[in-house]
Amino acid sequence: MTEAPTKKALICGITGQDGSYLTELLISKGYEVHGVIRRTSTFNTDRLDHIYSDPHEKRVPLQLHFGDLANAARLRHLMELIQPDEIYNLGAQSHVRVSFDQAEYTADIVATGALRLLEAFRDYARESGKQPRYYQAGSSEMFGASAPPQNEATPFYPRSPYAVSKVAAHWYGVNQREAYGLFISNGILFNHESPRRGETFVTRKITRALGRIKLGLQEKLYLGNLDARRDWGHAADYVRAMWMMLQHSEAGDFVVATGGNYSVREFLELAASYAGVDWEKCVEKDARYFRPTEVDSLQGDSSKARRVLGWEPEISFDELVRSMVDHDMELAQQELTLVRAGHKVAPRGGAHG
Ligand code: NAP
Ligand code: G4F
Repeated sequence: MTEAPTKKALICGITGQDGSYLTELLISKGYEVHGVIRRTSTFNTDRLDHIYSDPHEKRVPLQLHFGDLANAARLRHLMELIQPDEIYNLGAQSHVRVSFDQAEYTADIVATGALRLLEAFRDYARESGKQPRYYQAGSSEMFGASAPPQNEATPFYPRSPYAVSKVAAHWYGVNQREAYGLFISNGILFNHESPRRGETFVTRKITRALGRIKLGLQEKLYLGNLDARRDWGHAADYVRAMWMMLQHSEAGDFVVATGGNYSVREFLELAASYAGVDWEKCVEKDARYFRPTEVDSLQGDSSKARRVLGWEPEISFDELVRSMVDHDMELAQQELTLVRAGHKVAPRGGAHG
């Protein structure tokens, strides 16, 4: 019996939260995974370190290649070199608040970067004679000011440079699909979190701070708008939806969401009650965390993904919050051990977190 050839996936944005969960999923399904990483002066592969091993020592089906969404020639070269069956574009300057300060840069990476990768994909599909498939990481931020519940028919009304750029990336994908008959699917994913979430997004900022406050490593947590409402799911469930989109017989656009809708205050209350912290005594508002234009409420209607792909989220909001609090309590405990041994630990929270 001949074995089916191993599928190859190329992930741009592999070092991010979703990149790490997607890598685990694809490896568990027998894929050879290739990831694009940026050259940085410090290591940026923390989220992959438990999967990756030195190729000189052990064969793990994961290879990392330097590249950048700003560098079209390199993206083309990587596609020719790797000959992937599936391409996932998760790369982005993904912080909404930061996009107001770095609007042009955000547009270059999130919108034009997506176009660069798509153009490389188009040439690769034509020249290789293969029928590769492409996933674009779209966002519920694209709905912005459109009232919930939001689905594939809801008009986009972006409220930040990040969201405007994601709308452009979405339409570049739709246009190439229609113009050249390529398999390009856009996921429109609502907020998804995990213990691997970046520490300047509000959920992780909260759970990280609660752990440190509980153990006396930090006194205050400074936040912005507590009234904003989001539909929060778990990243592990959402990367499964990405993969399912590329296994489907037809390309399309899919909303991925739980259908829940909680305020930042409600997330904070629940997380603080698990952590055993009186949040009203330690949370303060800081104007720098408010956005010039806010997205007030997101709540996704993912009936299409459930019906067409058979996708369902498996991890509840309560389980998500609990897993993040537990993880960050453990991290705070490790920090406390270091502090007691005389080490200095860095304060958490970036300038725009
Ligand atoms: P993330 O943790 O911020 O990861 C972003 C990834 O993009 C990182 O690997 C980052 O590399 C990489 N990247 C940044 N600039 C790049 C560049 N110039 N060239 C190549 N790669 C670059 O984001 P995430 O939460 O995993 O989200 C994955 C994707 O889904 C993003 O496109 C995001 O906008 C989108 N999205 C996320 C959510 C959500 O709730 N998480 C919802 C909807 C859509 P470094 O590690 O080197 O910075
Ligand atoms: O956690 P956030 O920064 O996520 P946001 O803006 O919803 O964007 C995330 O989800 C999008 C999907 O809808 C992704 F496309 C995007 O890449 C990113 O992953 O903020 C959530 C809410 C906002 O309304 C914000 O104003 O929390 C509010 N908030 C209140 N205080 C805060 C803070 N947000 C942050 N980051 N930090 C604060 O101190």
